[in-house]
Amino acid sequence: MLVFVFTALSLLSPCLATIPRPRGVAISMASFYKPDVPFQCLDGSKQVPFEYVNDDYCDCPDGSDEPGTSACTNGKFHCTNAGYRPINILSSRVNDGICDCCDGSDEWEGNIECVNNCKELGRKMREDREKQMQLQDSGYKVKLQYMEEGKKRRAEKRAEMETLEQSKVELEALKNEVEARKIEVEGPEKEAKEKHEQAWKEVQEAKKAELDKIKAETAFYEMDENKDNRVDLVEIKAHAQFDVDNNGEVCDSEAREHLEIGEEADHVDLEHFMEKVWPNIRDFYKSPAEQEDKGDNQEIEPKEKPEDNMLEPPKATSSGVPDLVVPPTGEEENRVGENKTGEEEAMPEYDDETKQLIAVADAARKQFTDADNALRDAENAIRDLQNYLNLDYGPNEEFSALKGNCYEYTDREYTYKLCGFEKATQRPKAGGSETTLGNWGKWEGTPEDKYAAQKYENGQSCWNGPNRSVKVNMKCGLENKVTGTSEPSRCEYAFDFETPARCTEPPARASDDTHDEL
Ligand code: MAN
Repeated sequence: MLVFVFTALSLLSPCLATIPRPRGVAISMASFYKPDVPFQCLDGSKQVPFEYVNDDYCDCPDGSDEPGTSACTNGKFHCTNAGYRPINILSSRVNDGICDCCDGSDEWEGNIECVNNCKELGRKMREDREKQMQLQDSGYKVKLQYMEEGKKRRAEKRAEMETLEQSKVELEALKNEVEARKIEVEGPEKEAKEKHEQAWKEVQEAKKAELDKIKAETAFYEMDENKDNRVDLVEIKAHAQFDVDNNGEVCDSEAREHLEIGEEADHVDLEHFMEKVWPNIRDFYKSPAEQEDKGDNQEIEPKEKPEDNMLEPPKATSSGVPDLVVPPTGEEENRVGENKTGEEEAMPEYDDETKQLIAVADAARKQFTDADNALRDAENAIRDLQNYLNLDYGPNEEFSALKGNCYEYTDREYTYKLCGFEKATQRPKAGGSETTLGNWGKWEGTPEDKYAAQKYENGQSCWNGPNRSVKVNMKCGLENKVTGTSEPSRCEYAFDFETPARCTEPPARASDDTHDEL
């Protein structure tokens, strides 16, 4: 379009088109090359007669006197390239047998035939530009939506945050209140439970003491083989378990030691036995039946069964507990705290009053747990919102569209994944575990264009190398997608990413810098 306008203008203004200029000089520079005045080298270093311009001899240090020949190594040759883009090439390339200008003007000597393909190139360039404009156009429309959604989302999150902050205050107050209530009702509950448990413990201990007493008396009568209501040296010596030095017999001193009697005495009565002897032996005392079971008494003569005519254990003792003398059979014995099947005897249920106190405390505990959980949930939600709001989603929130979304790209070896503002990973196609290449770090574009790239850093460490990291280069595209990946240096990756969020409002189409020079 502009090309047409310029061409038409040129026809109307022949002066513009007829400014004489030496070969290789751009229109904009024509005024410096006036045929009727000496030529001033463009760097101002010297003046030369105009005839020196393009005389194939380099006079100016900046090469400006030879724009159309290859005489100066540093000169510039201007290709007009009508229909395409004018360019400057090094004048050393003039007539070098290679077509550098699309209009072929650099090969004016005709050493090689150059086809003028400027029009074709120009058309392609305009088509590409048009495509770019369309892309920017369409992408920008999506970006506008992203901006709107992003702003809306931020506003919603802020509002949500405010509500949550408010309910957090209320929940804290509620938690304190129910905690105080819990503490208040747990006191009486604890007291009542302890009372009940203490009573149970006392019963257990009494039972235990009772049982121990039975065991002691039973042991006494078991040992009192001649049934004279005393345990004497001879009787204790019959028990191999008192053979402390393991020499095969229970000697006098071992027997006396166990009976806790001196040289002068040779027996103990039940009272002495219960008080002094039993505490020493209760842990290892074995009834004759137990000894037989274990074969412990091999060296001891089997005891005779008490004869019918032998003295029966007395029905009454000095302690006045004759009815407790129950010959033990082993199995029948219930250990304290155990029932007949050997299981722990369960503590009886709490009384109704205690049960009521427990129910009240349970309810208070539940209220406290619920309030505590609700507060924790609110705090977590606030933290999540804070994390969202702390992120920079671009000047107009346009990049928020990438948050919470992941994009994959598969190359020959790996499937790469980018989860916006979160992390980048790599998974071998052949199978195997995923490697974290980096976690969201920061924007890392240029100072002029901060949002041109993102950096994901601190990924899994690389053997003998840095922690993995990814630079994501972002450019305008119609949809969000990873379009390429590479690993420019070991464990340092680069992703190409297209997103409408990078599209810019296209400039008005009239501004076309492609103009023909005639
Ligand atoms: C893995 C991949 C590669 C990386 C090497 C480094 O194979 O993460 O991208 O170059 O580890 O050892």
